Amino acid sequence: MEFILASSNPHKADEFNDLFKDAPISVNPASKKIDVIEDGNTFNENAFKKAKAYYDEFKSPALADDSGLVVPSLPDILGVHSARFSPELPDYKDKNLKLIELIDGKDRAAYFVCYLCFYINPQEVYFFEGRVHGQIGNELQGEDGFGYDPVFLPDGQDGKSLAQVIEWKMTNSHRAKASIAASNFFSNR
Ligand code: ITT
Repeated sequence: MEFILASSNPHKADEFNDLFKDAPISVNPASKKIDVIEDGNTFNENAFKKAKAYYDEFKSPALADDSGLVVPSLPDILGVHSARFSPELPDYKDKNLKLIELIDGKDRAAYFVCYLCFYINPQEVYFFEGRVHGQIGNELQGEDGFGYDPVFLPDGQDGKSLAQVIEWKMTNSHRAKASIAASNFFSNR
């Protein structure tokens, strides 16, 4: 099955190319970016909005990803609003430093979550979810990955950040888990 990727984040596109390389799903970039207002209260809602907007524009099946970093001890920031955290700091290095400052003295537990919405047509829409648990680090670590990867230390990885275990990320991340669930579903459909 072919899907248009309803995302303007090139890092997600790179990860999907890898994640779906042996799957019965092929994900292609859209020929133009569609602006979608992500004002939903949940990851699911925003993923649905993005996928539907691209389906409506291109009249072909679309895949959207809504993801983010959830930090339960900072309930009013990040989470479903992760892409809009500290808009005055456009550079993710500065956003990550700000997060380290805000979490000082609080519980550092956190998780990444990814919701995928496969919008085949208005009668056929599928969602898949994936999570990866860990902690917020004390400093930025690693150069690979994107977004909040340098500040997130996944459980079981000896204190390394996601930006330092990029091979592991490709099979164990929130996006990897949701993508594996989707691949299994579409393989057996
Ligand atoms: P699209 O909506 O166009 O797909 P986006 O980057 O705005 O792109 P989201 O609305 O889903 O995507 O926001 C996701 C936020 O969470 C954004 O700030 C990302 O940098 C961050 N994020 C998501 N997955 C991540 C990952 O695997 N590693 C690090 N940060 C991630």
